[in-house]
Amino acid sequence: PSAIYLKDYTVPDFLIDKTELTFELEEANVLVTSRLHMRRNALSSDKVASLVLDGGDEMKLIGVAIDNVSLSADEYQITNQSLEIFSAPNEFVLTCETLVEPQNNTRLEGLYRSSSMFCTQCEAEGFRHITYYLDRPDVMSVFTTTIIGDEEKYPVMLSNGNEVERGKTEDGKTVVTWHDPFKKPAYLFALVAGNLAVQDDVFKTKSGRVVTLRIFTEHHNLEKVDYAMGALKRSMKWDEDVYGREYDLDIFMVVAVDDFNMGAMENKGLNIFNSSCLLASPETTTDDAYLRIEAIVAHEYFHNWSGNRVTCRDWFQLSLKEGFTVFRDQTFSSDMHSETVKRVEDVSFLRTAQFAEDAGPMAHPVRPESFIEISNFYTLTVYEKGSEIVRMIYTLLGEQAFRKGSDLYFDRHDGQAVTCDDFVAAMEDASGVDLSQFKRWYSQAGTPELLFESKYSVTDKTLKLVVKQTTPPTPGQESKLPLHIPIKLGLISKDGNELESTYSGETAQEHVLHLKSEEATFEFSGVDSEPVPSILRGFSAPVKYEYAYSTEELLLLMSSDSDGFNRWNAAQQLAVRELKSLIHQIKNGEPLADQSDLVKGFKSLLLNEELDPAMVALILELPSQAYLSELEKEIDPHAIHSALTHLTKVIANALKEEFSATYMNNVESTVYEPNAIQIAKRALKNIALHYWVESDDVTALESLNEQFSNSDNMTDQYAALSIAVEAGVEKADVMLATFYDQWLHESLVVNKWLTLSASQENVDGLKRVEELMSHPAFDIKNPNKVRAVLGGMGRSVQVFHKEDGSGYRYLADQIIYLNKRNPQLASRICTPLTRWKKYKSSLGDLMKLELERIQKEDLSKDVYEVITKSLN
Ligand code: HT7
Ligand code: ZN
Repeated sequence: PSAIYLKDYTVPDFLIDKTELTFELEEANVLVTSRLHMRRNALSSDKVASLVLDGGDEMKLIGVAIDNVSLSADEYQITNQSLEIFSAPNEFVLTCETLVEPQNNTRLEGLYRSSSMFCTQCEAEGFRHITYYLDRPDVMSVFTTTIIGDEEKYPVMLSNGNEVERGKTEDGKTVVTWHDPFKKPAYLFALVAGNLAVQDDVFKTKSGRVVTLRIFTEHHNLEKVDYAMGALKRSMKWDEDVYGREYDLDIFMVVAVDDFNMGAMENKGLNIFNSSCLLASPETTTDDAYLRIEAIVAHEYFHNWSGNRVTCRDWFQLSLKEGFTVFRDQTFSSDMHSETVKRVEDVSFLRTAQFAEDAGPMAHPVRPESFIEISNFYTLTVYEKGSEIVRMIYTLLGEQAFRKGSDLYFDRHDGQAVTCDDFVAAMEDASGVDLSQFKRWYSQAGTPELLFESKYSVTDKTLKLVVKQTTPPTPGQESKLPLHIPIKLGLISKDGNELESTYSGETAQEHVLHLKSEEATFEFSGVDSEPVPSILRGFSAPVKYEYAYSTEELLLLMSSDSDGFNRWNAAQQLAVRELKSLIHQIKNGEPLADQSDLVKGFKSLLLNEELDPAMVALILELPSQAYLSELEKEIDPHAIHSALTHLTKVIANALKEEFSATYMNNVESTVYEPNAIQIAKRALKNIALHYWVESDDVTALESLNEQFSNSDNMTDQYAALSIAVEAGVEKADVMLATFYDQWLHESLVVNKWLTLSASQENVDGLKRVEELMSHPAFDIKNPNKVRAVLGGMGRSVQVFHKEDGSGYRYLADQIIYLNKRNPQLASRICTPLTRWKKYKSSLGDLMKLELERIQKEDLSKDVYEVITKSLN
């Protein structure tokens, strides 16, 4: 397989003004007829005669014609990925008939079957597996889609846009025609057909149009769509209020499918969702999942403007739509719930997972320069770091200028396929802010590292802050240029008050510094007393930073910083310090410290009933195994795990009374609702229960059992079960079995059971994982189930990182098996092995051996790219 490069981009030679598709649905196959109204692109410099269409080799070409005249075999040629027509006129209608077999499509790209329904996934390059086409995002066309099928099997037949015609064929089949008036690339095409239940609602837009909203599911899941419907209406309203964006079609449809490679897909007017990201009920769905559903419903809806009305010119520009849309969904969730909690969660995820990606073999810029398989570039870098770039633009421009910029972007480029440069240009033109150096964030991979030092002068009442930036080398980018980094900063007095200071002529309690060079000194005057700097408030840039805070200073920030994010971050820094020193003690066989500075801070949090329980819950959570791994130079997963277990127990035993009281005080008797207040109380209650169970107070187990057996909601029941599994309580196995028996008919809950069961810490745990993979509840065709078991196994240090390499071998076996069936899934589950260079050599070498074993197979492009890059 070979790479394609951004620098080689050229405009398409042909355009497709109209696309007319007919699907004749049969059980064994589907006949697809396309009529493409094509013309040569005046902007193309290439005046070659031939027309090359994209198309996969699993399609059977039945016939091809130009202007209704069939082509003979010597007028075209099929390769395994294209159809070349040797001579094409300037303007013509191309007709193609292809036969596809959705029931044999295990890749879940193109047209496939999930349960008994037909559905599609066309992003990024799935449409070419349905019919021959110019399958690239800068070819935008108006689609009309006719679906013909048996009314009994497929009473619901959907495509993009509005239903414009319905009738019967001579042999009694139903014929439905959909027309989408907005031109779009093929990746936004969708078709769904099946026996589905529907819930209807309406939304009145700001201009007074009434839009029909429809959510389709399998019949037994219909009672689980209310929450998603509410989230959809909130999203529609928010996009009008905050971005001035109104929905454009008369109908907006959402369909839940069980077998799906990702979370959801923003097809124009017909979003398709992984059912795990749509269906919810208090008994079966945790608070986290509710929030996730709301965020994903919003994300896909927001794409209607950021992605669909204005789309990407080419796939290197993916972050144009994804980074911007993630920023929009993050802001939406923050507005719906708590700004600080949302920011902490997003940053925590970014620092754990995206920073690790940026430090690994697949590191790439937010706008990549090359790829072998585009599906591999739906990454945390493109999505999450891409969102951070948009957030920094927001910080640099301010709310009003940012809104002017987004209005200009949407107006200027409506109906176009554009680039990240176009986005930045609209922001610059609307605001007058120069973002030329800032644009390096799009082209430079790696996480910048900042080093801060400060010097206070009592006599001048000034503070000098020296900042240095570096970005470590990443594959293919040895040396880096300085970035334009916005640093939001405040100063706190030693008695915990916000200090005013004058910087660059402005007196305020908070400033945004613009770091542009490798080293800079920022001077603040009028600083009344020696301050503790509160650096990078709200995590104003996706960077790592160091400042030599004392423990007292961190405790002060933790209790007094007006910036909620930095209060949390101070606690994290304290915890990281203690955990690093425990890891060091473990590695050196030294006795482990049995005191923790965190105890004092945590105690005052637990005793202060004024505080927001959501914040307290967040601060009480220790840094994760994954985050600590990211911070370590050389990862010893067993040492990290032991350090975490030890510190948890130290804190648990020191504060067992406080944890037990906090637990009791937060037990709710009101009816479950996934609202911010209740979610916060449950989070605090459950983290308190976790520590309490980890303490030597055996009475905690009674509360654990009681909560597990009598909760009326999944959040509490699942929390109790997870605590039992994580703390390794004696009854954990019995509880897991009870949980399965209770929920065996709820597939999404069974997935949670699969994850927890696979994540148990046990040296013989691999046997358990193998049993799970052959359990009747498991289904290798379903990506959610594969991710549940293998993701669970990855969390178990003793199973996945077993010193004999059996965990790695097992994962490699699954990758090899899935490589042929579902390459996208196979490539994604490679990630833990790709980080082999960062592990201590006794483990890293074993991981490498498995990568080399995989490399010997006949690999899909997806797996090939990840494995070769990891071994380089
Ligand atoms: N834009 C969607 C991406 C997506 C996707 C990509 C590759 C393979 C399968 C996929 N399913 C969905 C999702 C989103 O970001 O909104
Ligand atoms: Zn998206």
